[in-house]
Amino acid sequence: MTQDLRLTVAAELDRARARTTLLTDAVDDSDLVRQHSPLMSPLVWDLAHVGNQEELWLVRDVGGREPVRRDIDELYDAFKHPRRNRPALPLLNPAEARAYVGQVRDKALDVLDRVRLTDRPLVADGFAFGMIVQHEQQHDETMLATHQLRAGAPVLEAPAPPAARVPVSGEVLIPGGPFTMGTDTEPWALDNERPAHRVDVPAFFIDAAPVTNAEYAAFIADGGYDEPRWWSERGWAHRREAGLTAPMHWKRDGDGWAYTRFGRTGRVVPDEPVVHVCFFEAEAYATWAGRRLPTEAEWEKAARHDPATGRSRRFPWGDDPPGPEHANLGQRHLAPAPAGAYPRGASPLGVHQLIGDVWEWTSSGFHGYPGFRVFPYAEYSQVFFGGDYRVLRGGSFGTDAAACRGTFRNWDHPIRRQIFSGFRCARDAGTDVG
Ligand code: AVJ
Ligand code: FE
Repeated sequence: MTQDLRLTVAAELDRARARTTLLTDAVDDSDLVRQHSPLMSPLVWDLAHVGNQEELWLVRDVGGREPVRRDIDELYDAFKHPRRNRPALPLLNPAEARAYVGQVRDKALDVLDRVRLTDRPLVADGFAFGMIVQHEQQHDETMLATHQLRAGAPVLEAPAPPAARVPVSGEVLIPGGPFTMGTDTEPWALDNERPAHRVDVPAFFIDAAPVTNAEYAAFIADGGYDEPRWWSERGWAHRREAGLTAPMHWKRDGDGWAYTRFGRTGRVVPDEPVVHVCFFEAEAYATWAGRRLPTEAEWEKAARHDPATGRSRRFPWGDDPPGPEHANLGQRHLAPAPAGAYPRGASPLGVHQLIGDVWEWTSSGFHGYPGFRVFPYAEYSQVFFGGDYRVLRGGSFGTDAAACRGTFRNWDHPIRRQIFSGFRCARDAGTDVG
């Protein structure tokens, strides 16, 4: 491994740990061990689980070192205990969990110092380290979602996202034809993003920006939640059973809406992307609007296809890594930014904010791409293929750049909305265009 790569890896591990520390030091010990929602783990479980994965992959597998705590593997195996049962487990307490993740990190950094440049695929391009960085950042986003569910005084602070700089509305035509989906070249891409493969995508229209609160409120005001015809059969059954009437965290406020975000209540901001809606709500809105959700392939073509060269790029704006000028990522802000806040992050055809702000529901289930191969473990992706999931794309304001790119795939059950999920709509363009 080159010295440059070692430094990059160490800096990324550090950055992830600074965020984990911020999220777990922000609350007192009783809030770390409490379960804020049956959908989420206690924060102290996420903390030690992050350390346990790092121990399994970097200390034991890459480093070939002795276990730090073999006795706790079972407690922090996500497949052994559903989230709702985790508070009752004999977990490490906050002090023990902090000491454990620190001990593991010291060893992992020592492994990084000594690891040889080998052609072992697990360490080529620093992959195992990148996988662990992404794992910690993904749990940090999950912990941020737990913070949003936590009752009590606010503990997180961040500047407001940038204001709109350009008006963005309406839809963009993406001409028909093949493009390259997925990747063979992104060094830290996870197995489900591989391999690169050609997909023929007929012409379609896609929204230039995610659906906003104002647009979503119009659907509610038009009786959208009372009209089964806008909902799929499953969606309507869920809407009734769960008593859905508005996005999660919305409350009526006079003739408008209030919204509580990380412990602070304010008016719903009309031009911000709607967030905390489930797939079924997104689908119902789209049907009401005479549209549909994009497929995963459509989303990725809108985000990566460069019509000038025919090449698929890493991001809508090109191949440069995301900077603060491109996208609202990394918990720099604690809210999605209004439509038009990131003109420099737009695609060549003028689709805005595909990266950052809110995860975007697609209509696609989660499957392996043609030629998929498990790497390095089946429990990251493969065991979820064909399950009751929908793919989400693009990342949210709570997603770190290390775990976000044009090829990155997230997935969740269609009823979930504690995640930072929104959507944009699409429609067929027909055969006369493209
Ligand atoms: C890819 C976000 C669905 O949180 O369940 C974390 C990421 N996998 N630890 C999840 C993950 C194992 C995963 N998602
Ligand atoms: Fe995990």
